[in-house]
Amino acid sequence: MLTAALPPPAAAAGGEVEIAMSGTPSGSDVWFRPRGLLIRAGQTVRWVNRDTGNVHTTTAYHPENGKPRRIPDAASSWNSDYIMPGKSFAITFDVPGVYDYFCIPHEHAGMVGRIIVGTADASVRPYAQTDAKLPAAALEHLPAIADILKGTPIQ
Ligand SMILES: [Cu+2]
Repeated sequence: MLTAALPPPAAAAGGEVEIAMSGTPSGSDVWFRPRGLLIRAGQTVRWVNRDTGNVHTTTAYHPENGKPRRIPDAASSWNSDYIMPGKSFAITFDVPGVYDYFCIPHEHAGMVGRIIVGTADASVRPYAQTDAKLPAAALEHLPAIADILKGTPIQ
């Protein structure tokens, strides 16, 4: 498949935004790019495995996935299961709020991401009461609300 340069997410008005799943060839470092993203309600996010040798998942922090809930109350949980290289998984976000998610095999390596739909209260650290249940590397890689709200995707 041709991998043409994608428009910056902000330019994809009402459209789909890509989050790449990738890492170093050895798998010693893995990531979602961007790991911090601001979208509008009704926008679709597509996670694409851009890695050539590693599988990844996009999985909501939610009791259905064996984790504390770190997505809005009214939002549905998701779990892509393993996404093979070159494959993707998409969700349309309708409920405003803060969404934290992770990659099942790489959560402990800090492969996590945060999406804000609409807006959020920058003075609050969302879901702080569940912080202690996350691996340190995961917590460390969740961008601050205020930084995401600036609008530039956080790599
Ligand atoms: Cu992964």
